[in-house]
Amino acid sequence: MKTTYLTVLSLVAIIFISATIALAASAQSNGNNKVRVIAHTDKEVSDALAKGCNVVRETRTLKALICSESVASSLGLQEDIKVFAMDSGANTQIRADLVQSSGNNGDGRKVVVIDTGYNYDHQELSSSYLGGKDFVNDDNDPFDDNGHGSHVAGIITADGVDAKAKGVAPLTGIIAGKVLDSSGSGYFSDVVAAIYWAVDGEDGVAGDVCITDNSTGETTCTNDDFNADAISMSLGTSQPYTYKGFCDSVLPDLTNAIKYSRDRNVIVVVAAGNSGGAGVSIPGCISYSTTVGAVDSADKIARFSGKGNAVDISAPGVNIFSSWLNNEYKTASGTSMATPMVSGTVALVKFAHPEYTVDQIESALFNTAKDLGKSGKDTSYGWGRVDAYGAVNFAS
Ligand SMILES: [Ca+2]
Ligand SMILES: [Ca+2]
Ligand SMILES: [Ca+2]
Repeated sequence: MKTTYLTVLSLVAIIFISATIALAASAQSNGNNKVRVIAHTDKEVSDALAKGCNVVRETRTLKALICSESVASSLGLQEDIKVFAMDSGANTQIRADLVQSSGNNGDGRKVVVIDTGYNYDHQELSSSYLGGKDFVNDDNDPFDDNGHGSHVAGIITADGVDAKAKGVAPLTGIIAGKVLDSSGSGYFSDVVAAIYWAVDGEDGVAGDVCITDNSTGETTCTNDDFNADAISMSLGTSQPYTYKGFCDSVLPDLTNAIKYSRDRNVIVVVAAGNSGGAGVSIPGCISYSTTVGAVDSADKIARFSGKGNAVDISAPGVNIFSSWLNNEYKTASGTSMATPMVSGTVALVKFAHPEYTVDQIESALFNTAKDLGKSGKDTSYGWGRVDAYGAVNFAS
């Protein structure tokens, strides 16, 4: 048997501060509050200085001054607008913000994230932890020692302590299966085991397990299935294990595990990989996966996004801000980041339609995706860029 490593798909992790304009919160107006304003001419500056303002920033075309509100107002000086570091505005891009403001934050839904683990001590993630398993170290503590899994989980469910990091479905719970080690790599056999565990729970059986006591004749049943809405997998093989077509026959155990999950109504959302035109990585290229490519904030396919017939849909995956190790945050790019955007959207769809089957979820996602690139489904965008608001409100 060939050795096939699966690795995290966040190959491009960049610190990126995108300055974007937002309105400064205005203080209560009593005329004595200090405000920061902009002056462009020497006269504006001298008038302001004469009235007690101070210059705090001098640059080529302007000066910024701190003045009392009444002085700023009397001089007609323009407010110095605040800028904030933020991510690509992905929640706005996929219209998850509209779903959230309608009262749907994925409350009570569950997603299993199979990755490097989960930082349940992070301020963005602690409220959403529902337990997990570590397949690397064979214990019940899937604490993240890499950061990637916590970044992915945050894209689904970060509470928005830092508003820029708020997840797609901030009230959705996460069950974590750790299959990738501190360096971000792992074995496909652990992924197979984690998928069955994600569906069956710890007892390894789907549905009720009943035991009859021989002496009393009494039967007791237990059921530890997670009944999750989705399995989210931001992992995959690297070249040469990338495919322009489907790859169901390459690792049949993995194909069967994903089919098993899908047959039990747990959608398996998988990254398309970061090999661009070389194809889609395993397990994204498996036909039973719901496979996600990455677009940037302008809905353009990312150059690294794996292309092939297996791509079903795409989502923002460039410069995404989310939780990391300790209480840190990080901006990262990859189909790893696009995948949880779709998994979080599944949680929102299931909050609105708990009865939906995997086929109905896909129908809602695919029919409402914003068609991009070549008309109709294509090998870059799949059906298009996910639209959470459209999917939640899609009438099947
Ligand atoms: Ca949360
Ligand atoms: Ca079970
Ligand atoms: Ca298209």
